[in-house]
Amino acid sequence: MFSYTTRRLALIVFSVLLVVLTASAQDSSIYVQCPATTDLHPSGGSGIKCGHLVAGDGMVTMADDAQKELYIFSFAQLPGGGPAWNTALYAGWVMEQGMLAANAPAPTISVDEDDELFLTLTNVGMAMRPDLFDPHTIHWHGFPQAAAIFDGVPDSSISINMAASLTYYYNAKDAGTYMYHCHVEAAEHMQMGMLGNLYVRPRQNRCPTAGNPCPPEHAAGDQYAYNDGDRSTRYDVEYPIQIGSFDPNFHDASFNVQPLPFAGMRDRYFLLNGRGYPDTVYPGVLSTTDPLGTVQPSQPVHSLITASEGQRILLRISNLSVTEFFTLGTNGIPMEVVGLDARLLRDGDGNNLYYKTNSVTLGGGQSADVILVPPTAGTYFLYTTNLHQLANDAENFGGMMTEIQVN
Ligand SMILES: [Cu+2]
Repeated sequence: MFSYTTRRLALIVFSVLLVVLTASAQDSSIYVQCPATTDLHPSGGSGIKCGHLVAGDGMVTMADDAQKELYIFSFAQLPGGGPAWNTALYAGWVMEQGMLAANAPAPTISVDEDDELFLTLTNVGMAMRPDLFDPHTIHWHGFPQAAAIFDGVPDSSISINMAASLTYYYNAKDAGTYMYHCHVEAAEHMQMGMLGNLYVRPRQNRCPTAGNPCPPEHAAGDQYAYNDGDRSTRYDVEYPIQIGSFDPNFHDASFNVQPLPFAGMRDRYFLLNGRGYPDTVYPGVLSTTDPLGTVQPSQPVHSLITASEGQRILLRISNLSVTEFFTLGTNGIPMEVVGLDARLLRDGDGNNLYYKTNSVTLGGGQSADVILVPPTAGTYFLYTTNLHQLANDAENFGGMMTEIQVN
């Protein structure tokens, strides 16, 4: 096992090497693409979006009384500011910001249909595992890619090595609820936490007026899950809900440089957006002190669902677990499923195939768009009906549950 001091030394050597390598070039080793105009958007504007994620490691806090900390791999959003990307100082700044900053879930990506997104990924390395030199990728699961190279599947695409970057290009063509993850050594990197919420909002949201081609009775500002033409997927508030779980033995083995127990993978922390109940209803950002002593935002996405009476709530539920099917149910509010796997539920003749249920079951890689219309004000629960998953490891009462508060 490496001591913290050894790891810290390795980290410093790695950072110095990076800065030396960077300084010897004319500009940064990290290349960011963010064009002002494109063929599809010749006059620029808000249809061109840019972002920069880092991939590396970090720590998260579980919801049991012991506040068990788990080692994770994941992505983080680079903050704004910092030096210009094409200057010698940029790579060092990215490393400084990105090291041990991994979030569970990975930063939520939401774009509008017809957007072009230029998303740079920089691999900042795993600070607590300097013996690893794993590459990472971004794989938008279930999404039609502009080209195979942007798909992030290592066999048919390229992967990003430590201290290197790639700008992925996405043309957001189909509205829906997707998800993204790293596809390198997927069972390991996904168990370790490289999982994010991703959705594309439909063109219909931008309808200026009611009537053809917009839905009848559309009002400016109305929001929909899909281009439905009939307002049936309209919602007032939306929440991405990533269902998932962690196996603490696997994460501890990774942290302690032990053989990884793939065959014995058994998840014991059951999570919504990276947190177990009651942390799911804490509306703030959850932070964890990293092993080098810095307090880092670790689980920024809460799952407290709030709405006013009469409002329609859209849940964008996705499962990226490598071990489990999960069932999520509500008490007292019918769940209307309007979309599955990023597709509106509609037959070839245009009939809506929506259905009302009190639970949805999703396997890894599946998503569901669910609309809730709470009948009256009050507090309801969204929870797994696999009752053994209502636990934070050995502690009963917790796990995969959150509250729906209707005022
Ligand atoms: Cu990875």
